[in-house]
Amino acid sequence: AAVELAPGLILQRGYLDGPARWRLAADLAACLAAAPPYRPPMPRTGRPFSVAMTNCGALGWVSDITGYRYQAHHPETGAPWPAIPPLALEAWDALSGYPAPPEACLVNLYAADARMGLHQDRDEAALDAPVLSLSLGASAVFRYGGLTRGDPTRSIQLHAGDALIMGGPARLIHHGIDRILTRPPDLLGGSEPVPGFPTPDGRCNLTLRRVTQPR
Ligand code: MD3
Ligand code: FE
Repeated sequence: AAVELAPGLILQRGYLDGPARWRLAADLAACLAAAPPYRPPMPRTGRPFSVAMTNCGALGWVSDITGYRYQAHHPETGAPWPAIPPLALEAWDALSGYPAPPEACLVNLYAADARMGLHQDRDEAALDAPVLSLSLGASAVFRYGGLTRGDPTRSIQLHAGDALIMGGPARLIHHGIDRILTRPPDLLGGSEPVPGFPTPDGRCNLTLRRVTQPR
């Protein structure tokens, strides 16, 4: 069932069932072999993100000391990004309501101690398109606020199989990942390991995005 957490911010709890998660994880393992995860340097400081990243699709989101951008090649290997897994494309078709396919699928890999600070996603020209997030592996505490940094925030847990759609008035809200919930005996949250992933008890999040305006 779909829950609207805020205008334009829609959570589909358990959208991917177990078999779908395993199929997606297997396809992602092949993506990671073709496009190894790396920790991008942050603009200005060059300090690496705690989250490891890679991409699939025609364009990938990258960061370096000069800034953020989308580009067609892996910054470390120079290879083109692998194709977006079919199951992720199916989820986009079912959930985005957008009349063109996604161009980018950013793959974020969180070890137990990785975090993502509160930020906005605004490196895409197609801000009319939603961003679709799919979660695998360990659960996480997701925080979201408003259009202005300093607006009040709320937190929810994201679990394996959850789909989150950020569109319309939610497209530019501030959001981040406060913490990864490790497996039991941590009573705060459950998780399931992602087979074949670099961090066996980590979390993986895919964000599907339209970058350029379709013509
Ligand atoms: C709300 N990723 O890749 S997914 C990101 O779990 C990012 O890895 C987080 O923030 C993660 O940029 C959060 C949920 C999410 C993704 C994109 C959004 C929420 C969003 C874009 C606009 C508003
Ligand atoms: Fe984001």
